Amino acid sequence: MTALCTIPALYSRGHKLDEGDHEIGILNSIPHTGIGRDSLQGRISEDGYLFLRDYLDKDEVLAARRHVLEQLAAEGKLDPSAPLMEGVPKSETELYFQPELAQNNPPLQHLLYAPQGRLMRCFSNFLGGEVRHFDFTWLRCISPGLGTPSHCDIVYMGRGTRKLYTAWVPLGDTDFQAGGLMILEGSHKNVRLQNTYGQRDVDSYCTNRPDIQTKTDSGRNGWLSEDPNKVRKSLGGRWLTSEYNVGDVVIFCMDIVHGGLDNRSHRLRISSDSRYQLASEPADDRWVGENPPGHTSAGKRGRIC
Ligand SMILES: O=C(O)CCC(=O)C(=O)O
Ligand SMILES: [Fe+2]
Repeated sequence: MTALCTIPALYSRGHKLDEGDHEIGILNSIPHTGIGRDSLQGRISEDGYLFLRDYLDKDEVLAARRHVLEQLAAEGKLDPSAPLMEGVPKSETELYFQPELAQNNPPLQHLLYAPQGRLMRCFSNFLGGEVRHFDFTWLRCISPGLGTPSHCDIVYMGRGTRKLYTAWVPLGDTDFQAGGLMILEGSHKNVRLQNTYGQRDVDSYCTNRPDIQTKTDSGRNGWLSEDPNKVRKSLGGRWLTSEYNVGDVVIFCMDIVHGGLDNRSHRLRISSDSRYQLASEPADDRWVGENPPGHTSAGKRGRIC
């Protein structure tokens, strides 16, 4: 585990995270052998996340990264003078969210969804039954610049079971400079947040009040705030993060507040986030099927406001 004193200044959305032992900490990793369902469940209820270091097959992760980078190189987005696997974008390249690069990426699909693969087996052990994954994969190639604002995933995918989990997988070593996932300690236990912000659905709109449409859920992008210090002061807890290596995975619940650190390196920060639940539970139909509608107009839902 990285010692606290080695954490450099960290930024999210251009804000320098408040420093200090009560403000920032390192995610706790757990052993991934000989740990049964009850302890995994106990851990996620307590912490809201499971950090499994060195869990996935490194060659598979690197094959998925290579596939992404080969596509970006073919599109002329990468600096051709740097080695492909470095993932250095051209200065004019602005990338953030590239889900299309997950679709035709067999190594990534295998890594995340192979029924006998490590990740799917981990989920069936953790959830105690047959697992269904969302068919949509959130693939992020984050250019140097601002990271993902603080949010909870439930507002994007809450139409099925709330017992749904995200797996965040760095597709390449991700140091503090490149900026990976950060999680707000204990925020999944905040009942007030769950009863307010946590009830939103970013794709819902008011059928009876078109005039206030933009002020309700559909007019927002689901972010909790652009200011991570404000979020921390209001909800309590520390921002927890880590440097990540190829093979690591962080699994977390729908109600935990999280975001991404800014990318202050010269390389792309590449990662995927994918979702898993028990097959027997209802699934959010925006994200399953051959061509998931996602946040397009087909995924919008009217309601009386
Ligand atoms: O990778 C990021 O920047 C954000 C990740 C995230 O929001 C997620 O995994 O749900
Ligand atoms: Fe998220």
